[in-house]
Amino acid sequence: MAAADEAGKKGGGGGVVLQGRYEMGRVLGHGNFGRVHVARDLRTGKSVAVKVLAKEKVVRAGMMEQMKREIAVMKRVTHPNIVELHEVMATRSKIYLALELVRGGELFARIVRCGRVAEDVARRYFAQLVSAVDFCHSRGVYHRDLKPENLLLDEAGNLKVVDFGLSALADHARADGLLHTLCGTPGYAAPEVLRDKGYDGAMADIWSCGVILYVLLAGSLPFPDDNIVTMYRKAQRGDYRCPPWMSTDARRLVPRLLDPNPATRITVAQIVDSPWFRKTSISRQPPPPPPTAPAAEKEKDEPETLNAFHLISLSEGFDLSPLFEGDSGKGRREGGMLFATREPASGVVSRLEELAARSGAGRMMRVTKSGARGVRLEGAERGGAKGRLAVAADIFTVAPSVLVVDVKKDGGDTLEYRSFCSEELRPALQDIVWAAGADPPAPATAVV
Ligand code: PIT
Repeated sequence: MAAADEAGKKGGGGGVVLQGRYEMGRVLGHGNFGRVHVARDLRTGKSVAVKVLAKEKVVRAGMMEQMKREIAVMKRVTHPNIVELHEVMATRSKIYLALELVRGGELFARIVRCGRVAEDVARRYFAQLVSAVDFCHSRGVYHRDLKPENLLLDEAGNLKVVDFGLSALADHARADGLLHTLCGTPGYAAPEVLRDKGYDGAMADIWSCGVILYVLLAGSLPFPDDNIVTMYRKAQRGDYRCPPWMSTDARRLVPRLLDPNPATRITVAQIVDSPWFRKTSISRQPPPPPPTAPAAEKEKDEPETLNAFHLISLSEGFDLSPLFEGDSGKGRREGGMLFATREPASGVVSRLEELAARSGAGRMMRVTKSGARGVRLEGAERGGAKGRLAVAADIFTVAPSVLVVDVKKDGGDTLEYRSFCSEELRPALQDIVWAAGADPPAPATAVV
């Protein structure tokens, strides 16, 4: 087997064992520079996917930097709708990425097999896609190659984004604040990306989400053409037709996503608020597993999926803490907050950034970190005997469209922290807290 390389030995199960840890199984698929295998982690007994890349091919194509960037990005984004990177291994000639195993194949294959999908099913996939994309954006990551080939389905019909090979980090923007690298796949790339005058990575991803939504609902591309230039012109003019079976609400949303002007294109917060997105499905069942999923290989010891709505309805407003245990409770006992919100992650981050910017006299704050685990606000002044006041907010996704925000003291005086929470933080976040008995969970029920 090719994956054996100099790293492999035969394991008890007869398959090649990678670095004494992963017993390699059948090939799941082929991608750029290598293939993806099913493998078993001998330490946990769990199945994973292992992507095998030939170093020489990667180096020859000048893609080593891109490869390193993909690894850095995948480590930065942990989300239920993004394929998780467990581990990276390397030998003299190969690079191995141990990834979360997703068995249902590409969304692309489902569309090819079945044509368009029902609107309720499209809504669920789209909500999961938007949740993953918004999460990436809140971490300063732009995918830049969103298309159905890069969206996998698990056995429960949940969508998982893969292939961050073309992704960019916000810190790669030039002095004009825009990205300049020409990338993506012609049918899915935003017109401003192809125009090559710099573009906003978030808005470019939203355009691609629009093409994906159109493909799901129509069963064809909005701007089909064999000629890239003609395709670009059509995209640039917004020259497409919605098929007659598309609902009125979908016909209103699609043109807002496929707006050729990135400055007026819909934002994630507006998508989540749109009537099509908010519509509750009559059927709350996930779509049946794709027929390619081999039922016999099903993992038995996986935990049951947490139903976010049950969880949150057990608690009140700002205090979900009885539902969470462990060390992280300590900072909260000092007066912090743990709350659920339907606001997108980028919205929570910008609320905290706004708060830092306008924080009251004598308590000037600045954002010192906005990374993988959330946001850190730090007092601009030196503070008392215990140093500068610092507040950390970790953002977790418990279900698509439902986040839990955990705010804790990360430095400074407890009394000062308490008064900051009650006088500034709570009032600033009050309206995004999702309390029990508030708003029925209309849009999200369809996607959990
Ligand atoms: C599968 C199943 C699975 C993971 C993958 C494919 C991963 C694919 C992949 C990952 C990458 C990339 C391109 C493709 O750049 O569990 O069929 O990092």
